[in-house]
Amino acid sequence: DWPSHTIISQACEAGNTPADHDHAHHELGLSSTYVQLRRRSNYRDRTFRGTGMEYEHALQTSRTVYVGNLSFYTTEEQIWELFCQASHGSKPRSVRKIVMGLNRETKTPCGFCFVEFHTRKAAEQAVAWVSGRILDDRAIRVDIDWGFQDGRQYGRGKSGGQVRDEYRMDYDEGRGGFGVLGEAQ
Ligand code: GTA
Repeated sequence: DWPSHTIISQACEAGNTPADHDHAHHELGLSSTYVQLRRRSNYRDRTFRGTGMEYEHALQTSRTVYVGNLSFYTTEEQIWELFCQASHGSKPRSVRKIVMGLNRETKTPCGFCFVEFHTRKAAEQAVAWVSGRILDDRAIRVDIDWGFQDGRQYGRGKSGGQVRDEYRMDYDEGRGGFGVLGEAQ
């Protein structure tokens, strides 16, 4: 179903030394930067309409990243500041657009966003440099994304928030307390 994902996994698991990896990337025609980016994430958007190859192509060329594990209280302004700082204040500013993730029902922030950059390079640098940084006491996660489309800004969970918040059993103050299922118990 996802042949190219298997190829990426093969490239990632091809060996233990950097030379093994370089060789595998070369053999498979993949840039090592791209393989490095994909090693960080197993995420696949199940709503993508297209083949596995088309999905991989979109991921390889997109200038958009997904930012996850945000607090519900983090503002768009804070996210602009963080990404502009990370790009060393380069001019023209590398961030083109930010789309905040919203609860589908309440239309309030629900802990993720999409950031679109002017260049592919800036998007790749954001994944490398911003992932794991602390924002509002949380380690944020930055993942290369296949590209924003209208509707993707909404949580897909039953409650309108993110799916991951439906399954969460812990108490997370920055993300609305207990998860939906945790609350039901
Ligand atoms: N690029 O990592 C990501 C990412 N995530 C987590 C969400 N989005 C992402 N984009 C990138 N990288 O536009 C995007 C989505 C969408 C928006 C909101 O954010 O493409 P969502 O988080 O509400 O829903 O999306 P999503 O992404 O469709 O859910 P997910 O995490 O893949 O879950 C899919 C299925 O896995 C669910 O149907 C559920 O059955 C199962 N599942 C998920 N989490 C758990 C869990 N903890 N336990 C058991 N099952 C689970």
